[in-house]
Formats: sequence, structure tokens, C-alpha cells
Amino acid sequence: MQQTCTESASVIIPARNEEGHIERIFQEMPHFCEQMELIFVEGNSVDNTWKELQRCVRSHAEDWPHVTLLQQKGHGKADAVWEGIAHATGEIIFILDADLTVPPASLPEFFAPFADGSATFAFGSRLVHPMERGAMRFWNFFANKLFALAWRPLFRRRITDTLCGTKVFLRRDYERTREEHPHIFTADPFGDFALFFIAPYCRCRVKEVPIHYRARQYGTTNIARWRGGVQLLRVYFLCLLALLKTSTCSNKRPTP
Ligand SMILES: Nc1nc2c(ncn2[C@@H]2O[C@H](COP(=O)(O)OP(=O)(O)O)[C@@H](O)[C@H]2O)c(=O)[nH]1
Ligand SMILES: [Mg+2]
Repeated sequence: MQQTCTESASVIIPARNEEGHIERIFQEMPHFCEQMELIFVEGNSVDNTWKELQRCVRSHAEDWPHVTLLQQKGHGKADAVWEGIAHATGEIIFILDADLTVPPASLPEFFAPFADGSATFAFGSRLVHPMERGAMRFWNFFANKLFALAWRPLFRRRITDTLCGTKVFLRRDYERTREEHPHIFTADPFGDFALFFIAPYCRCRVKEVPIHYRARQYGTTNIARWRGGVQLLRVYFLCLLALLKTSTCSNKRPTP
């Protein structure tokens, strides 16, 4: 089996109004890869997230020497994630929400299949293990189930969750997919579906990692779920269309 580069990892952490979680991120983040950097992308917070990030970078400098702090120029989670990836130097990109609902301690489980070459794309599922009380609202739970069903034919395998913030992929796959389908990345308000699209488009070896989803301890959601849901539906159809076109093109290619 072809080995993937396992030498460097960038963890991108979008953070808006997450002041109360920053210290714990530094404390709970495991060192799971030889060359590892953390990239926080703060944006439009109304609390002291930015100041707290600066304080934590100073106080954890010994443990975490490679930390980049960015303040996004645009708006929204996806914009923050794209900006973070643009600054990443690692070959493997991890996206991790700053709200600690997915424990940073679970990241080695996502890294392991990259390290042994069995996966080139990994994502978290919140819907396998029981989750903490209050971690997910009823209509979100319902929509998550539906979106997981909708993505199954695109992945050609059973998947149980599409909107867990934790997604892991190769930077080269991201760059290729983004260059060839930029409209999908600009249409996605959260980034989850555009990133999901990488897996079938680049024919990745896929690993779903069940995680124990936790409830937020600080602040509230930054996501407008109804408007976001409609936007996601549109992004889903853009992905579907792009994959259908790709398979039509490859079917038309003459066999050598
Ligand atoms: N930089 C940045 N981060 C954001 C923005 N919106 C959401 N986030 C972060 O993205 C992650 C997911 O957002 P969250 O509010 O937890 O949404 P939910 O999980 O759908 O309730 C969290 O780490 C947020 O801090 C934004 O506009 N800018
Ligand atoms: Mg959240």
C-alpha cells in the first residue's frame, strides 16, 4: 500500500467567541506528529478570544513553539478555514473546532490511518457513540442523519455523519480540488461539504472515526442553522454535479 507523507501536520482551529476554550485547547492538544503546527484563525469575536490566544501562545511557548495566530479578513467559518489552510506548511491538514466538542485527544486516532497509509481522508462521526446531553439540538440531529444518507452514493460507502468539524486530508488533494472547482469552496459557508467533496473527487482512501461528541462548556453556537442548511443543500448539488461530470468525462476517455 502506498505510504502517505507522515512527517508534518497542520492543525487549523477556527475560533469565534471561544475565549473560554483556548487555554484548554493548548492543555488538551496531544503531540501526535513529529512536525506539528497549530494555526488559530480568529474572526469577528465580541469576547476576548484574540487576547486570550496571544496570552496562551506566550505561556505555552515551550510546549508549542509552532503556533500561528491569524485574524481573518472576511466572515464566516469557511473563510477562516480557507485562510488557515493558505498559511499551513504541513502535508496533512487537520480541521478542529475550537469549542472542544470534539476532544483534541482524539486527533491521534485520525492521524493513525495516515501514518500507516490506510487512509488519505478521515472525518469524525458524532452519531455512532452516545453523545453528551445537550451536545446537539434535535433538528440538527435530524438534518445530520439526512445529509449522511445523501452523501452515501457520492462516497459509494456507508457514512454516518458529514458535519463533524474534524476533517483530515492531504494538502495536495485540497489544493488540486480547490483549483479545479473553486466555486464549490466559495459557496460553502462552513467548509464541511467542500472538504467532503475532496474524498470522492481525489478517490481518497476514506476513514470514518467515531468520536464522543461533547457539549459546549462556554459560549453558544456561531452558526445560523436554517440559512446554513439551505446553503449546504446547494453546495451538495454542486458537488453531485461536479462528480457526475467527472465520471462522464472519464467514461468518455478512450481506453489506452
Ligand atoms: N474564525 C471564525 N470561526 C468561526 C466562525 N463561525 C464559527 N467559527 C468556529 O467554527 C467552529 C464551529 O462553530 P460553532 O459555533 O461551534 O457551530 P456549531 O458546532 O454548528 O454549533 C467553532 O470553533 C467556532 O468558533 C467565524 O465566523 N469565524
Ligand atoms: Mg460547535
